[in-house]
Amino acid sequence: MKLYFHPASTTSRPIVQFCAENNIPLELEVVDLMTGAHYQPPFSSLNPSNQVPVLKDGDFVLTEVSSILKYLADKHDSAAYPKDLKKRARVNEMMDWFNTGLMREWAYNLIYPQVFEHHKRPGNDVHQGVVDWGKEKAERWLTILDKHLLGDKKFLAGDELTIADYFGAQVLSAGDLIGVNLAKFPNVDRYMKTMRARPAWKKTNEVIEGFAASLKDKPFTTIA
Ligand SMILES: N[C@@H](CCC(=O)N[C@@H](CS)C(=O)NCC(=O)O)C(=O)O
Repeated sequence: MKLYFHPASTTSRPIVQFCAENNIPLELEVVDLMTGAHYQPPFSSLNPSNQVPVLKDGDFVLTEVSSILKYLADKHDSAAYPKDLKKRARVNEMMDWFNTGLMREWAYNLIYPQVFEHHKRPGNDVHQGVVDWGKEKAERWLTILDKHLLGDKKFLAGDELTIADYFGAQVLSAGDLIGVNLAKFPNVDRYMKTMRARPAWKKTNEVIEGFAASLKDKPFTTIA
């Protein structure tokens, strides 16, 4: 199986970490998003959306981080994607919450427009309006996560680590790029300390952490 990915990509890291921690063999092929390789053949014919990650398992090509994690977990009979109907529904619920809730305003409004040139909005007022909107809404999502969805649970779906954690924790780690401090969300902060101590975290995140270090003196609009 081959994963087309980028090491700094928030949607690629959950798969890399999950496979590393579960001994799932994966051939990794970097698609250089910085030089536009995702718009060039052969990658562009694999994913017409021109995005990573893409999994290729024989002739079967699959996009979307959430779908890839579920496919790999099922294929390898992983306990991280429970078979029990209600437990599985809880994992799906958390993955959907991150993907369609927090991700939009946290990543696409607050973080990416400040960090990636091609996400910058035209005109300073429009750009800053998007970023401010992202900050306000992301803080609301983080409060909900902290007080209601995670609370004092060890992991997102209960006491056991699931694929929702590989996804959710890596989405949250994108905040490192703009120096987010999670101290005012104590449950999320504690949870991230648990996830950052996982065996494959350091290696999976070394590129994004280097990128974050290179940005650390920039005056970002952030959550602190
Ligand atoms: N809905 C997709 C989103 C994937 C995505 O946003 N990928 C980003 C990297 S994190 C990408 O490839 N961006 C290409 C670009 O910025 O031009 C998923 O969940 O997998």
